Amino acid sequence: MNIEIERIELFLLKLPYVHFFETSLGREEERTFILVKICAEEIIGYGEVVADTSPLYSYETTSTAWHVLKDYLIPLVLEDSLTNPQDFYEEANKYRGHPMAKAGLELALWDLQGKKEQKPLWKLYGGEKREIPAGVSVGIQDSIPELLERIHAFLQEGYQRIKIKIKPAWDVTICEEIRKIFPDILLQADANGAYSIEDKETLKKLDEFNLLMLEQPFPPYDLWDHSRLQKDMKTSLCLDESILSEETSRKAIEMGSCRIINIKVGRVGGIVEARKIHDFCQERDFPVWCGGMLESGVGRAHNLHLASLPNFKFPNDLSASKRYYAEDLIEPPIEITNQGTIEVPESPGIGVFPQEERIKKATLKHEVFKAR
Ligand code: OSB
Ligand code: MG
Repeated sequence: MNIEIERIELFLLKLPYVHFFETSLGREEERTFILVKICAEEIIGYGEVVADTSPLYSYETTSTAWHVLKDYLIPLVLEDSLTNPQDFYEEANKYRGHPMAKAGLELALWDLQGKKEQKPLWKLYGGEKREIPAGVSVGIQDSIPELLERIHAFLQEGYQRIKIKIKPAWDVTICEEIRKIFPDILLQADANGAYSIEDKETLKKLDEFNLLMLEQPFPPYDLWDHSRLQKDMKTSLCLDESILSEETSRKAIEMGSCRIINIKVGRVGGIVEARKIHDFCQERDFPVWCGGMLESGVGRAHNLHLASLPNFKFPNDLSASKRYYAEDLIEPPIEITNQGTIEVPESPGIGVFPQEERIKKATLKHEVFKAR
């Protein structure tokens, strides 16, 4: 299908969090990210680039993504007319790395295609679930009582599982305290790479707490030490930062580095790659789930469509708009049902409606690229 694209706009946006978010990488009070808007034949497609201002979770930043989009990726669409997301994916792959930049633009092309075909994205992707099990990621707090209070409040809101962030000295005791009060909840822990194989004995103590999984104990490059740890732990390891593609998924599975894979569309470079990982894992009966990057409603809606695929087997890091932002960019806001799920939008494309005046209010920088 061919679409005549008129222009692509990039927005650098800043939204304050309702509550700070702290991981082993540090504490953040607000989120700065890039919104991609593609205008064509009266329709508009939106994508979100999840890169942060600092290269902490990954090497990409809002500045590197802006540069790569402006100088390399946007020209593929405007000059080489690669408007089909699959074609864009293949051409964009001649450039090494920068998956978050690639994903943001590819997502906007998918939204455009869905709107052109008058179909919600989940249908384009071959999704099946209409409601997505919602889990919440709870950051490191200033004290244990504050953490327990937050967990309690999220459970009241209906979230099906709690993920806590851990780091050395905020790990075993924390799990112990949580299990004293909430012995039966679905609980998992995410270290964002804060440990090394030297910490094996500490990590093995986490086996006591019946965790659903332990996410990314070691740094991204380290499939080998993850496989050594997995052999010695009862708890299933899940890889997030280490999984960059179908290829790294295959290697992680072959090496026994984990038993579960977290898919984030930004980290793997788009929906095409995310679906490859999904399908590869599904054929091997290896479960995946959908991670999050504290997205605005645009990125969150994109994640919902992806998470409707059948091999997403655990509650996802997909929560309500109000868990992060006082005012999300979209209408209607994303909400949790009484069953602790989120409904996949039904309108064409992402199926939610970004609000122009809210985007304007949050904008730090804006640039327009026109087709010639
Ligand atoms: O490791 O999953 C992570 C947020 C930013 C960077 C990394 C991670 C996270 C989260 C938040 O855990 C998940 C969400 O968006 O709800
Ligand atoms: Mg993670």
